[in-house]
Amino acid sequence: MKYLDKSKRGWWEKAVFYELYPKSFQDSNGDGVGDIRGIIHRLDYLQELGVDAIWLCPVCASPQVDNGYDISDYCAIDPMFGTMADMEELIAEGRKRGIGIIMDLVLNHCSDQHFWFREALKGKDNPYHDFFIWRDGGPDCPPNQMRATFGGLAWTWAPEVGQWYFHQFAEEQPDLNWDNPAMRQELYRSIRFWVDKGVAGFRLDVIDQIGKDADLEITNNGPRLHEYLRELSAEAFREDWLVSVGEAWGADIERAKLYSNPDGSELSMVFQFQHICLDQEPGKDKWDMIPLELPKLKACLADWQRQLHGKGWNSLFFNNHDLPRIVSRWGNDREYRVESAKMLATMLHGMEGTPYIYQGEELGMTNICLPIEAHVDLETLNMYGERIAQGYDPGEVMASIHARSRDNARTPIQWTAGKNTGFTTGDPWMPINPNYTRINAEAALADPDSVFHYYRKLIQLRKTYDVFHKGSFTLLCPEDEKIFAYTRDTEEEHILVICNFTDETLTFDVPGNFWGSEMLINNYVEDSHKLRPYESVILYYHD
Ligand code: TEU
Repeated sequence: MKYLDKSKRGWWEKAVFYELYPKSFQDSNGDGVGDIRGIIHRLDYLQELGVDAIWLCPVCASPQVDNGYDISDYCAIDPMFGTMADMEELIAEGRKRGIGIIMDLVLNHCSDQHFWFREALKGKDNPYHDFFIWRDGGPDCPPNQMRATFGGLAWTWAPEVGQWYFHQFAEEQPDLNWDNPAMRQELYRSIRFWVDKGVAGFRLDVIDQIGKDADLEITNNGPRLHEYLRELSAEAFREDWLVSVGEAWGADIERAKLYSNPDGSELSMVFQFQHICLDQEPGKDKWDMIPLELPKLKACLADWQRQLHGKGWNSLFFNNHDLPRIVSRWGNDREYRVESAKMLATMLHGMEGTPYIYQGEELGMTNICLPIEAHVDLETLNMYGERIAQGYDPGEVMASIHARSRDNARTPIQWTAGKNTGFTTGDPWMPINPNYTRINAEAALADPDSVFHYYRKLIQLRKTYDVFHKGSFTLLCPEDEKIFAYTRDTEEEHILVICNFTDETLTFDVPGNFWGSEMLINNYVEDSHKLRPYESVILYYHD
């Protein structure tokens, strides 16, 4: 196993990241909720997979209205997850295995239980009042009609001060006022606290929204966004080896070049969503689904590959804790679960950027089908309530929930075929997917042809051949509706990636320069001249 030297700037370009949702990863104390000691216990598993860093979803103190994305103390560990000593041990044990810890920083908003907000409610003269965004008016007259992402108005009346406060998410997640320099300094202090603890870097939640303008109803890409990012970078990310990943739903390619400018003035990389929104109705939201057209996906990804090459750095992902499972979305989670999970991974890991594996993806975990009463995610529950009240057909609403709810990604990791899939000895906080008897880590580790071992191999390939890191990108057959194929080239090395996105057997004409080349990876065991259902292959030669 090769370890990347994390004391050098740019290590993340050769790395593979693993996103870990702590509530659902591994419970160690039987309370039904995953915790930090559980993660420590599973570090060997992650080391075997070969990942270089863990993006750890929020573990700071939080009332958990939005599963930790509502932080009430940036420098404390939530007791649900353990203690600061556990966290220090996780960082140290990770380091021993070549795995850096990346903290999830929620800087756009905090919890309404944070000391700052409780102080802010004490009066307009309180020094913390201006840490938030307030507007005067009467209790029946909100400043404007802006909607919050999780439903309802983006303004909530606070009778304590007789004012409205602004929140882009739940009302328990008041937005921080980035125009206040003292507030920004407080945030930088908390970031330095974690740098001193030895973390490898940070993922920045909805960072494109910090420059918002609540009066002009501008949420992302606000006028002072990049100015704030440069200040944040200079003040908080002083060491050039610290990785910083900006979650930016609103980033296009030009913005991404600013975010991830190679001069290091802002962040290390952007985490943007253009490709993953292609199967929703334009102008509507994720619940309004349309079928994916493969040529559109290819055009989108190819644009990002070509235009960011040498000018910025992108994240490569299909999954995260907010997205449904990709094998259920763009693969086939029935007859071809294993093949399609491997094919999708091949397509992604062949590209330029830093790949992210979201927990369970390496096992080919699937979506779950739950009745509405069993859902826990506030976004899902609020949308259900709103759409039913608006007269939508309940069957259709449930169909979008089964396809798109964030809960799909948040079921406990399936470790074994045994009781509670080895996740907990208590009652799991979220239902376990009943397919755990077939799909679990124990079975995957024992099977050399499992999705797990395929990911392992892909990770190793990226570390072995430079072309994965630096090669220029060329899309082949852009109009083909079934096959996604591309080449990557450096002066010496060349790869050809071919992926069949259908359950049909197809043919593909391999370009002459790849005749007789080496097969680096293939998701079928036997040779064939045809491209079988969901088959993927990477061919390689060097000059
Ligand atoms: O998500 C950003 C965000 O905009 C999401 O609300 C997104 O629109 C939605 O999840 C799509 O289904 C980040 C975090 O990743 C998410 O978990 C948090 O709930 C959110 O910010 C608020 O902090």
